[in-house]
Amino acid sequence: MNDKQLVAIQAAQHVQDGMVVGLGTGSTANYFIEELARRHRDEGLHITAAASSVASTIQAQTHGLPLVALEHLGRLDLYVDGADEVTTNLALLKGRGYDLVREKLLARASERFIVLVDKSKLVGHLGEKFPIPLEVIPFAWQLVQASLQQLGIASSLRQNAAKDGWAITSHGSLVLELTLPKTFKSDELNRLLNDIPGIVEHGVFDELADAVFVADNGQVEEIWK
Ligand code: ABF
Repeated sequence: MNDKQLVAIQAAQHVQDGMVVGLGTGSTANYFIEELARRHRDEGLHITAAASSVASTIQAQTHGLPLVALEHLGRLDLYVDGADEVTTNLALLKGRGYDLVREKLLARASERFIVLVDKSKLVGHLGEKFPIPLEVIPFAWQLVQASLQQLGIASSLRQNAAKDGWAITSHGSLVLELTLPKTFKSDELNRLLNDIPGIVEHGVFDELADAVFVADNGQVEEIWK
């Protein structure tokens, strides 16, 4: 069993009968969905699940986990997802894939949010290893870029996977990627990005995670807030 699978199986133990559970996106979250589907099938675990992306919808359907659409939910009991970076105060950088809008909605609406990572994702500050992604309304991307520039922050549009055009999210947004000129505290960065009109959502998840499960060579450390 690899580390991603290990941490995902441990998180799935936190799911109880009758819960409303948000399903994350990415290779680690995929193992969580798989394990949840196994418990649903083999143990008769009854849950209501909601997906955070087209990819996690397909993963759940492939493994036979029934889903409800986001618009039918007012709250969730538990949301489990991966992340790209995690700081010591449990701030997250997410969104190297797509659909960070849905991811943030689920994180905010959930009673408890558990994040699954391996040790390589632990950082001193957000933006240390990856650019910060912003989903922007297509007609506003240049205005958003100009607002960022005034703050001394350079940004560029993310390319699509084939590198022959711009990346477009499932909501039809463009993605700007930011390179930070200095180290920002996560709450400062969160506030700054929340204040710029034209940004649909951004990849800074501040004060949202309740726990981070860190896998390291066959061991899992649970860090609870
Ligand atoms: C998504 O998947 C993103 O927000 C995050 O970028 C990524 C983590 O994926 P993985 O577990 O494959 O590293 O949830």
